[in-house]
Amino acid sequence: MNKNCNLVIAAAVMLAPPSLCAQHILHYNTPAIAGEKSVARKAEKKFIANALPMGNGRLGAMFSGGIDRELIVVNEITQWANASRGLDPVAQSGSKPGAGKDLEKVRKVYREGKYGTQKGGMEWMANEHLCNTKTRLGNYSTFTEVRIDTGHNPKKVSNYRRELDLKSALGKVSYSIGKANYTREYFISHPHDAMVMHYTAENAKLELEIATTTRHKTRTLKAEGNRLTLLAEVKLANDMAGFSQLIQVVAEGGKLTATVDGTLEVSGASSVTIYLTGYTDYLPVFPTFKGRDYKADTAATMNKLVAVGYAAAKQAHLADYQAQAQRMTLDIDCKPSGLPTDQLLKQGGSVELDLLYFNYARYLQLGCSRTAPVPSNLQGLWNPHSKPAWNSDYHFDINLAMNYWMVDPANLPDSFSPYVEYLKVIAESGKYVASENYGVDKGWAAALNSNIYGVAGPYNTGRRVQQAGHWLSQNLYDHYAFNQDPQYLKEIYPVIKGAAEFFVGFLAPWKDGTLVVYPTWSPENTYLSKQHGKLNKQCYGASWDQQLVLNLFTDCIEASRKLKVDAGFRKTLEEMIPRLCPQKIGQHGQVQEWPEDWDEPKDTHRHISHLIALHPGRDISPLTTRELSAAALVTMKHRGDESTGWSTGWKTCFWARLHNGDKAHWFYRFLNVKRAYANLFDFHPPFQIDGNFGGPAGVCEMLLQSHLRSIDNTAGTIGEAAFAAYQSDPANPKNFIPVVPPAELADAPYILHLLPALPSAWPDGKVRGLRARGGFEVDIEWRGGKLVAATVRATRDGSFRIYANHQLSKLVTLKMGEVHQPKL
Ligand code: FUC
Repeated sequence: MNKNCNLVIAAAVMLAPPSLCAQHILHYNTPAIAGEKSVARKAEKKFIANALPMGNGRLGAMFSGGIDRELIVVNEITQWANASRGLDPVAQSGSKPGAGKDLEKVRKVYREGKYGTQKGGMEWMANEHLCNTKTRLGNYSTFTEVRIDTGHNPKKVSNYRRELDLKSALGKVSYSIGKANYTREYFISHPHDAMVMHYTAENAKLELEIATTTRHKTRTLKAEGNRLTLLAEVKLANDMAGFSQLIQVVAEGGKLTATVDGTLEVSGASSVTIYLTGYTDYLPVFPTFKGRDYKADTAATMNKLVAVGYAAAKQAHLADYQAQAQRMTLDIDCKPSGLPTDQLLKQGGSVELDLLYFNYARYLQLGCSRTAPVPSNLQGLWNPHSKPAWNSDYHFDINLAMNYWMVDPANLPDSFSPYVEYLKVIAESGKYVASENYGVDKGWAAALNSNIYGVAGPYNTGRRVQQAGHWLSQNLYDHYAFNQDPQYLKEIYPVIKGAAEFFVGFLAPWKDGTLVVYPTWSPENTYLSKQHGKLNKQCYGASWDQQLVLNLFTDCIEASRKLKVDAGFRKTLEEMIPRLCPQKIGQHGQVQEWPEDWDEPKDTHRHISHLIALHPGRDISPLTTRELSAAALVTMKHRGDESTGWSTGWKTCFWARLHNGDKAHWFYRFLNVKRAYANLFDFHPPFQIDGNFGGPAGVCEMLLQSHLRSIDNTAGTIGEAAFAAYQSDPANPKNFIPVVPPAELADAPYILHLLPALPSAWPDGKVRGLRARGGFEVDIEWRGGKLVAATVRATRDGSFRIYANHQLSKLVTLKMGEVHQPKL
């Protein structure tokens, strides 16, 4: 152990501990909705904003807590409607067969600068020649709805409370009627893959009627013995997808009757346990995507669960959830208000809400991303709508990536696996997009939107043609940066190599000789709008694309070195990097969004993709590429304050990376107060889960950053030690040329920057278990805005340097399990 450690502990003990408070419960004095027969249609909007979500990453549910009638919307993350599946591989991939031969024709129009959507214009050409119009994306849909009638009169109820406990992932409802006390407890178990509902009565008996419905085609709905069996099908564009649900009821001390109407009635029971599970026929196998024996799996899961029983199932759920949830804690000194969550929200910003929102994000992450074969979608997995906004799909131009930003720093690494599994499918399908759409015979490409059926091609309109392989690969490799797991690296290397191979074939010289991505756009912004209205989105060499290609090539070079493979390919990438179109600082001092200086300072568009190298990338930083970083600051000022939910989340991260804690915190508060429904779901509007994760990712960035690397371990200052990915072009100092990563970068230690952007609103606090790149866990404690103690634990053998209070430490090397406490 490091010899400084005793000193630090002594210093920490001498200071009086602040009264730390942590907020872990969402609670309300009223049901989410009342007086409705069903959530379907009329009550959906109110429900999604007020009901409380639960989930195990595959199965999800939201409950209303209604007194006379509990309404529960059940979701299953692979339940999609109206999509195509099982087509031939080219069609299933969403590519346009043979479009590659027209690519040069399309590009010529771009080079000629024929803007717009009119015939012969760029967007018309892209539409005409590149977009698939036949493969249907479809939409995420609902699974079932469950209704539990209690016979209780809401007017007679006292002490009503509805809550979600984030420490235990238990949903609860409790109230009294006269001397009788009623409780409900809900959880969705990951180990038992099912929902469990437990109703009790004290000084009274329970009389319940339990029913279920689906909005899809019901094949069987029957009540038999203690079970409700539902078999149904969802309409796809060219197929029907089967699914099933079983509900089994165990009543203590009462009578259970199965009715001919397909309901279960309980009377005279002191407690009732309701088990629910179900599956779809989905399998993550391109291009068929079906074959799960969902009926058998539903029955097997139910039989196992019922044999275990309520008490043991609850224990298993708690052990499983808490093992994940307790890996990290954030405590900031605050006065707990005790207010119900909707009232706390109405009061405006508070540290209490800051904490609650953060803890909720970790809960939601575990709820919508664990071990399912597909990642969380635009709504996580919570959706009461038949046709949700934006199809609740997978958007590759920010939204999906944002869903996964906080997973590593907030120590929920297991939540990442659905993203990996999904990308393997997209990479397989995307091979057809690379070859058919763009005539590139190596690697894979993906476009803007996708579903669970492997759509990877540009399927909608020419205005929105873009690449996504570089963006999708960024998270994939960053996960390796955190876990340093050689097995994981081997597993994902073919995917990131395939993404890089595509760009090697797709990048093309522009008129000035630099290599650019085109056709493309800068998501989802327009340029030259004064001259051409809102017509111009398509362009060449958008800055985000170019930044991401550098990021991807650098990652791929590093991975190939670590795995000791593909020396030839590595050389190709190294040769291409300096030829990439440079990043440019424009006339207003901003980072140019496009290679031409088209930016308008009044443009407050929500997308700020041209700062992707600032966050989540690592190549623009105030500590390494200072001029680009100063230009990023100008861009951030132009883009202004009020934004959509996810954009606010991203701005939190950007400001944290610019080391402005108060600004970052301002955005985090704007998100958790002004962009939050009563149940703290982020509203875009409407509900989109990305903001729920993007803001908390920014909180992690305020406390710890670990994206820079020490390339010179003898250098004493960060400016000399840290690797800079861009250097100013001597011929044109406002242009910044990408730097070829030197061989030693592959093993360069990460720099752990402690409290890089601590906001003044959080003067006292501590965080335990944040994860840093390089394979470390970090605890940090601060008082009066000053760092007082830190601990770094190695989860693997490795080295790092600490940057704190503007000082860079010497290199520290630890063996797995060892701990370092720096002298501060
Ligand atoms: C992108 C964003 C929108 C929205 C949608 C789901 O298109 O520009 O704001 O979040 O995704």
